[in-house]
Amino acid sequence: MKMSRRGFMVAGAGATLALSGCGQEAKPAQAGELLRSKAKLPAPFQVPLPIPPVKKPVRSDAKADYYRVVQRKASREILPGLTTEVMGYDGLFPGPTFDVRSGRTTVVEQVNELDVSTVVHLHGGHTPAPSDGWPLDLVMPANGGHTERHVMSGGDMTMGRRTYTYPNTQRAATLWYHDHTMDYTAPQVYRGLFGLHLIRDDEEDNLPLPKDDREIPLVIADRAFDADGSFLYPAAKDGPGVEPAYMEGVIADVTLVNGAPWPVHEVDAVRYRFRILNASNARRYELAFSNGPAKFVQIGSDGGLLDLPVEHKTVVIAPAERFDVIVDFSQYRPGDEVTLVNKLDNNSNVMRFKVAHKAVDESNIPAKLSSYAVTPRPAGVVRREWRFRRGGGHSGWTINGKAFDPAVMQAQVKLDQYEIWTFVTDVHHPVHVHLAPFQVLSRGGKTKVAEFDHGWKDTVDIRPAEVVEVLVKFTAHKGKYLIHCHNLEHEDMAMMAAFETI
Ligand SMILES: [Cu+2]
Repeated sequence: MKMSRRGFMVAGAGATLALSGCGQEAKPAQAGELLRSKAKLPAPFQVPLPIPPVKKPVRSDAKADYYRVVQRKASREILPGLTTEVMGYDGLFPGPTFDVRSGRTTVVEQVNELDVSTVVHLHGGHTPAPSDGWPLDLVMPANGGHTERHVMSGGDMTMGRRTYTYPNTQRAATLWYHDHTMDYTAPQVYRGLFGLHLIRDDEEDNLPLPKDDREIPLVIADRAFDADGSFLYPAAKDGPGVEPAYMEGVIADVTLVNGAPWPVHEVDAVRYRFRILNASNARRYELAFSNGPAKFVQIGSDGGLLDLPVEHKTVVIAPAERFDVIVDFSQYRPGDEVTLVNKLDNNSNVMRFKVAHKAVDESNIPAKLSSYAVTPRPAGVVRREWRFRRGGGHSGWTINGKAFDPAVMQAQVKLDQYEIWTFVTDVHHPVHVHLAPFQVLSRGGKTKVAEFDHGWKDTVDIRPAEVVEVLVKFTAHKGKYLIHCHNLEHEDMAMMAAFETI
């Protein structure tokens, strides 16, 4: 059964290591292969930027808010004039945004009205194991739909629905939730199973940051479309994974922001706060403004506010990373247009801002953002090495030479003590750890914090043949958790490992 479930081991056997953008460059910008749309694509900057709706609880009590989400198919107009069938939380693409308070529990009943099994993971959440989205804790379709792929065992399977409990016992931060079904995460996220989960707290509320309609999520994801508007995805013909040509990852030719292709958004000539999430399966971006003086002032990372703001001319963001930034449009005049581009893809378009009016701006970027302290490197702690490589005895992707096996715990990790984890790569791998955030201690042997490693991280963008050390400490929750590559094609093709907190 294991061999059939992992049919890609056979399917990908003859594939060679292909790096797009490779050639002269020793370190290509991207692990992935470009998938081109067959649909007629719109001109950029025609579609207004949508803002995902904030999810409302069905009820609340003294300690918790209770929500109900229905995972279902829906027809949505993503490309103007065409319809795309999505698999969405509440049928939305992206799903609704949870906007919650630190320390207040969120209880979500997830109802599966799709025809495939699903799992929900709150990415960046400090979540008890039964609600963390173990990849075999499958929520089976409510309609009883049944295909061969559902015959997987070893998890806590539920029929039709499952209730996830998130204590939100963590700092204010930009989290996201997405599908985590074993072997099928990549196609299911691609078709729409992702959304934002924002945690707020008093420390952040007391800062004079831009808020309300000047605080905007930018969820960036690339997708390809067939001529009829449906999603194109190069799934393997039999079993999980993708066609051998896409082993490196699927990168696509349409850039969506909040589900709209190359959108446009009208802004006042003031400061804005953008919570940027890279929800792409495999694509990395180096975001830049193509014209004018705008820059990014980073105020937060995956795990919440930085201690001090950090200025960037460009922002390099790997799959699953978040950058919380302030952009000041006061340097522009009404009528100016400011285009956000991806420098890793020949300055291709991402979206455009149109500066409409001068306006009063009472926001500010404080010199000190948060009171958290950077932890110095401790001596005498447990160290572990995690090697992210292709192959290692089979043709998928492996960690420490092993394909993901839910029955194997690669580490037993004690709660409440620091450990230093070392990540080693062959090609680009964005490495994600469940349950606890970490701080990057060194990259490529250098201990000065690299430009995009500031603050608490839960995903770190590791470049080809690179070594990154992080400091991590797990707290509160005992159980089975995951470390994996967040290039979703790599993840589905076994680049995931389980560890147990004890
Ligand atoms: Cu990877």
